[in-house]
Amino acid sequence: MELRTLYPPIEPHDSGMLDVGDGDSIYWEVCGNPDGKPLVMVHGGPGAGCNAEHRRQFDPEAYRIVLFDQRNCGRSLPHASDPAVSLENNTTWNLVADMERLREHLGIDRWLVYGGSWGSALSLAYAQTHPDRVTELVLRGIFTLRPFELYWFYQEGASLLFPDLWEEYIAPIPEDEREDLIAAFAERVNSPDAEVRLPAARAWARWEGSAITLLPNKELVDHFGEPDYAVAFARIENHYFTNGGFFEDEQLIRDVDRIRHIPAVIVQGRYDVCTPPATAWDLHRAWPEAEFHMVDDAGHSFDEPGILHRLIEATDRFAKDR
Ligand code: STX
Repeated sequence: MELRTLYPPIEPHDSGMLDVGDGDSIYWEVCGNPDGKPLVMVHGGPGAGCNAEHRRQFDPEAYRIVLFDQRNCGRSLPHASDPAVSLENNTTWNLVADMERLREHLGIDRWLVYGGSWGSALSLAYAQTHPDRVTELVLRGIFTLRPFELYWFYQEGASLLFPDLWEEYIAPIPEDEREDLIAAFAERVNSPDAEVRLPAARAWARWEGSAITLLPNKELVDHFGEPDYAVAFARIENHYFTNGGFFEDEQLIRDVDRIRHIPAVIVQGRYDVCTPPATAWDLHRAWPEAEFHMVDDAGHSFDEPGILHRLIEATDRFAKDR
């Protein structure tokens, strides 16, 4: 079978900064067909930002493609790479409100919501809050930030699959502070002292960068280790995980009833070490109406070949419904 691959590179035809209050502005851009079906892409991390590859997941003839960088990351300002920038107003529910503000700013009535990883969590939170604004959901690498999901990747579990990379992750944390690694990293990635902050942020981000693809990808790991990227990513992720994603227990699975009427596709890699398939399976069990694809030869990242194939197939199919 011929696998679907990325569309050709494109540039935005419109972009800007949107003031979302609290001193924050978020960067947004629109690509593709100005008269196409509206689609919003919700990026991961939290704290990862959007890039030019993300634009290429969608048919530019069919879609009016909206991408935005969530608060304090990517091209949004102020940027979390500066440890003096407070993350106090960076919460799931403020990001949901930011998406509503952006939708109204662009004059969009309803849109297809597309998100992977943390983007799947924020997409679910958005859809469960504003179900009338969502035409379809396409979700990949399901992440709901339940305590065991965080424990698995940042404390113990994934450590058993990648003992070599794990050593590098925990290196900045003294042995007597390793019972709670998320807490130990919180102190360091937020430190005003760059000699404390940088090694911790790089270790945190490189750990994630090395475990999200099925096979090692050095370029990706090095990208995650760039100082400004790593500090913003590590600070924002750590802030969300310290706060349980600002969710109640099992909230995103519990509230599936609010969205089960919305057409949806769920795509999950079998060997996704970052957001392991148990969560996608729980979502599938709670929401059997949503089309579910377990991709047997893929890890976490959107550009794993089998994952990308299913994602593009899904948005191409939904492009026909307007
Ligand atoms: N973080 C999961 C997540 O959303 C726990 C994520 N991890 N890496 C990414 O996203 C990118 C590849 C998008 C940077």
